[in-house]
Amino acid sequence: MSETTIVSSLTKFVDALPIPPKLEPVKKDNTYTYYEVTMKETKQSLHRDLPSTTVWGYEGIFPGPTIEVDCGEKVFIKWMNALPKRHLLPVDFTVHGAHKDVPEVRTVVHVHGAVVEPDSDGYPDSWFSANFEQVGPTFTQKIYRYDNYMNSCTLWYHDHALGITRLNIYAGLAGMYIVRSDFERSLKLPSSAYDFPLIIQDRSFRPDGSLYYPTQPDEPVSGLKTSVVPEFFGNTILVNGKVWPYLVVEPRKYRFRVVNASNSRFYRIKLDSGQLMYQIGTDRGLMDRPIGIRSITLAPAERADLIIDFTNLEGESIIMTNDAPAPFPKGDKGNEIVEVMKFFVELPLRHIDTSVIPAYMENLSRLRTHDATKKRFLTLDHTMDRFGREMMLLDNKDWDAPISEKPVLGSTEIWYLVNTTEDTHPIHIHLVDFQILGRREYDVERFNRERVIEYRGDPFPPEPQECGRKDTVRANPGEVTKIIMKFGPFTGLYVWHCHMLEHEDYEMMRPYMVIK
Ligand SMILES: [Cu+2]
Repeated sequence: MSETTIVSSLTKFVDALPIPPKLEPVKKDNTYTYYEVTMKETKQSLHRDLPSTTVWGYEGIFPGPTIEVDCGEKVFIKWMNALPKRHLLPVDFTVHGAHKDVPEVRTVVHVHGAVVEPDSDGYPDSWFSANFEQVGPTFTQKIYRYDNYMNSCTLWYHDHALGITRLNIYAGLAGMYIVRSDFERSLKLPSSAYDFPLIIQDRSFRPDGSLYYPTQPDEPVSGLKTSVVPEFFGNTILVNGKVWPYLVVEPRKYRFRVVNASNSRFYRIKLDSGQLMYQIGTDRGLMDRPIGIRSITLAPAERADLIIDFTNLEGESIIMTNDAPAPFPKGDKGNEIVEVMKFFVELPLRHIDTSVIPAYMENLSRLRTHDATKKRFLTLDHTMDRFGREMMLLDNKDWDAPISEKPVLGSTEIWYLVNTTEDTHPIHIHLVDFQILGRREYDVERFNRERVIEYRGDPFPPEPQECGRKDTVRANPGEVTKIIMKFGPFTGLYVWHCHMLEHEDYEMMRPYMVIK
């Protein structure tokens, strides 16, 4: 990455935090709600001192409009592609699903965390090009159906097209999908003007304002004009589409739904005031009870529902900081970014703050290990491709290998994620939510030699911040991560994958099938 091609510094905290608008339905009655969403190229100002940036956005905005639904609401969405034929960013045509025999720009939308039938899940091969001129081999329908069976939770929607997901999301194709419920309303959490998303992403820019994404790894691959990179770390942090924004707040409680929508970067978030944040939710909904935390780690695709209390802090300013190494957890020098955004407690209190941090919230039913009818040991591996590039795999299989995971509808399984690599990988399983049972260190060298798991020391429980419904789990190097889940309520073809987009796009994704 040559220093002359990218903007090396931008002034922090000079742009106000944007709040993505709520998506308005085309039709809504007592039986169902219908939305239409078109992906468009547009120009948007991402920082005061940068020329406008060409981005791709749902409904032509980056990040996309927030979709707000109620539990049990029947929602139909027609996702449409009106993007240019040429990609905004460098495509590697050697990557699975991105060869020259398919349109260069393909899209398919996955609502991350939604419980939907396979045909509405955004399977990576169900892509469609502009105006549905061409479609992928598993494409079946233009309109997706979401029954929103879930509890209240914070989901997000994003692109999932095979082989170019990293580029489509980097170009801007991501937004929030929030599920509300009457039960949640009864809790009197901070709401409406005091409840919003914080979509955290990293980006780099050229002096003309355009998005910078590398065409080659640091050590270029000979013989290739463009190559996928092992991971990507931008040099600025954006929240809701602005570089290092600020938010002016009242001295009261706010609810922030934080999603790490970055390609590869992890965050370990703190407030420089040292004050506690109250975590009320994990990936898939509210926790049993709130926990007070001073820092929270979020891998790509992980969410945290946080309450921050600015009461009695009139006149103060508070910086949300980050000290996660990149790559995580080992880190390379120069990749870290220590600031995320800033809060100014400068607005007068408009009303008495009657919102509460409840003592108890959901009563989470725990899945029981003795109900599990199947245990699967699945490795996270690294290998070399024919160009000498590092490539990450799941279970030592590539995307095209025959389906090996076929859980039975309604059955409970325990998956042991055996990470043999040096990175933490956020593993996401479509359709289901799961609970983390724990992690345990093991002898990686012996495993690589003999394929035998020799544990080192006792298992340790999930972190308090992970005790709830999850759909993405950090599988750390040198550890076996144990998760439990029940497969259903649908059968059919889904995927599980690493959510570092550079890994997902290059073979660290596998199909799985729920069978009768
Ligand atoms: Cu990975």
